[in-house]
This record gives sequence, C-alpha cells and structure tokens, in this order.
Amino acid sequence: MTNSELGWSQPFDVYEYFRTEFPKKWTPARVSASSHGEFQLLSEQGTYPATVSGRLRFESKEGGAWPVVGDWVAAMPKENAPYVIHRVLPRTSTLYRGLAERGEPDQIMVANVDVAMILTGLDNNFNTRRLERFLYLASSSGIRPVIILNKADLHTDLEEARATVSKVAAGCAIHVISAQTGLGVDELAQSIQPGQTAVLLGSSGVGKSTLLNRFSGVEHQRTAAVRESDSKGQHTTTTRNLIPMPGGWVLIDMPGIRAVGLPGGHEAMEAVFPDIDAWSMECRFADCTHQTEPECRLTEVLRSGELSPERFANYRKMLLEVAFQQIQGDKQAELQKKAFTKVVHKAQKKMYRQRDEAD
Ligand SMILES: Nc1nc2c(ncn2[C@@H]2O[C@H](COP(=O)(O)OP(=O)(O)OP(=O)(O)O)[C@@H](O)[C@H]2O)c(=O)[nH]1
Ligand SMILES: [Mg+2]
Ligand SMILES: [Zn+2]
Repeated sequence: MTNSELGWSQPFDVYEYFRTEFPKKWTPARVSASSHGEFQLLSEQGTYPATVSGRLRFESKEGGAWPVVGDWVAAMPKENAPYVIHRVLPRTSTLYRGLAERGEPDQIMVANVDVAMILTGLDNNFNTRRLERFLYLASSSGIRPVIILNKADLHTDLEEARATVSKVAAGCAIHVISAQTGLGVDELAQSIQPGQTAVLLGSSGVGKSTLLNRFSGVEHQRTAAVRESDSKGQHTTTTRNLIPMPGGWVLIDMPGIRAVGLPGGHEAMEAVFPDIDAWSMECRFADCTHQTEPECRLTEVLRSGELSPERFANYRKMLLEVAFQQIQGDKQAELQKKAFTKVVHKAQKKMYRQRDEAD
C-alpha cells in the first residue's frame, strides 16, 4: 500500500518533508483506529499498533493536537512493540461536532477528509431535517458533501425522493443506491478520486457498513438488521475505522450518530440555507426577526408556500444551537487563555526570583 493509496493529500512531498523535518527513523503513517490512547496505524510497511509520546501527551493537554482517525502522524517504528507517535501532521480538514448539550466545545471526529458521504435510508429513516444537520456538519468543516439515498430496493418512487432531497441540498451531488443489491454503487465509487478520503455519516441502520463492505468486496465491517417498526439501527459499529478501498481511495466508517450536535459558527448556515439567506436580504429591516415586521420577505415566501414551515423552523432551531455552541467554544478558549497566562506568570515569577537570588 502506497501513501497515496492511504489518502496522502498534503500539499508537500511526504518523503521530502520527513527527510528535512524529522529524525531519520520516524516514518509517516495514518491513524486508522483509536481507542483509549491506543492507536492503529497504516503505513507503507503495514499495520501497526501505536501509542503516543510523552511530549505529545503533554502538549495535547495544553491545547495541542491529539491524534484522531484520519490523521497523518510521524511515528517511531519499534520491533515487537507498539510504534510511538511523535507528531500529528498539519490537517487539511477537520470534521467537528458540537457538544453544546454537554456544555463542551466542538469536538474533532476525524481529520483529513475530502468527501462526506451523508447516508439516509429510503425506508422509515428518511428525514430531510436530519439531512440539513448533516449538511451543516460537512459545510462547517469545509468538506464536500455527497448525499446518498440508500435502500433504493425498498422504495418505489425514487424520482420523488430525489426531488425532495434536491430541495434541501441544492448544488449537492445526490446518489440513489442500494448497498444491498449494488445499484448505483460503482458510479458512486467512481465519483471519488484516487487518493481522496471519504467519511460515512448517517444515523444507525442506514447502511454505512454495508456500503463499505460493498465498495471493498470484503466483509470488513459487521452489519445488523434494523428494527422493523421504525427502521432504527442497533448501533452496530461502535468505533471509527479507516479502510483503504480498491480504487485507491480511503473510506472511514463511523458509528451511527444519534443526535447530530452542530459545531459553532454561522458561516455554514448560509451554505446550507442559501434560499433563506437570500430572502432575508430582501426584508425591509436589516435586523428583521421575520416575525411581525412589515415588508418581511420571509413572511411572504412562507405565506406563498415557496418556503416550507418545517424548513424555516429547522433553520431557526439550528441557528440558535450554532450560536449556543459558539458560546461554549469561546468560553473554552477564554479559559485556555487564562490558564496559559497563569503558567506564563508563574514562570516569570520563578525567573525573577532566580535572578534576584543570583544578585
Ligand atoms: N433492503 C436493504 N437493506 C439494506 C441496504 N443497505 C443496508 N441494509 C440493511 O440495513 C441494516 C443496517 O445496515 P448497517 O450497514 O449495519 O447500518 P449502519 O449504518 O452501519 O449502522 P450502525 O453501524 O449501527 O451505525 C442491515 O440489515 C443491512 O443489511 C439496502 O440497500 N437495502
Ligand atoms: Mg455500521
Ligand atoms: Zn424578515
């Protein structure tokens, strides 16, 4: 397996980087799995367990990077022992989720991803509001979203489903497939460039692992039936797994996301709701709350039916959530800054003391 087949997408040559930047023995590798401080690495040499160096552990507590699945790292090979990860290389992208409900800042899920495959099942799982949330996740991380309507074998009106989705995902590629029968799967695989990394997003039971197995032709991942009454999955996949695909690209399988917590920041809202964004520019007042103001364009399009009340309600709900998550992030940043200032003051005091004593 070459680094390019492992999804190397750094803007510099890997060997040159390692030769000039790092001690000779360090090797580039990609994090393919992680659990409680233990990692699995894929490199041109093979698959290895790994741990993290003391320095990296220390730095991560001070706000430095902690390796996540998808990361490229510089690791020290060991004979008959886990490799030691010394550095996390700069990330080309980072997929976040928000943890506002726990009062925590954004959390990194995976790194160095080019494409987010947003899966939804065409059984009872179909839900455009959830799609909007996943679209926000991808957009806020700068990752190209691709919408995949799976289980086409269980659905009769595929064109209607596609039309419904294209309303909430303007300009986004939509694939109607069946991971079970293989319908549309080759075409989807061909839309991913060799060397790219894709991640599977969607709630439990939509067929993420089934699709990965179908792409690879090997039963890499365990799958399990959904509950018949509501098509809910059983949370079969419990860890993030990066697996190289036959076409020379890489796919990350993820556990089903129950409630998609949104990361902070408002910019991505405009990407997910360009229609609402454009309409609100046409309101009479720049700070229109779209409730009782005169000449409110949104009230108008809601009345005319151009904008569905569900989409607008979801927009408002997401906007609040994103703002709240942003506050969590800012709070955390403030705390970190305070902690840092404290450390610096302590070090300064010590330095002065030592200097005074030396006098
Ligand atoms: N009919 C039909 N069933 C499918 C299709 N794709 C997946 N399934 C079934 O849906 C169920 C759930 O599939 P999984 O691949 O385990 O779903 P998952 O998204 O990985 O679920 P978690 O790992 O729990 O997040 C399994 O019984 C699959 O056989 C499809 O295209 N058509
Ligand atoms: Mg799974
Ligand atoms: Zn308005």
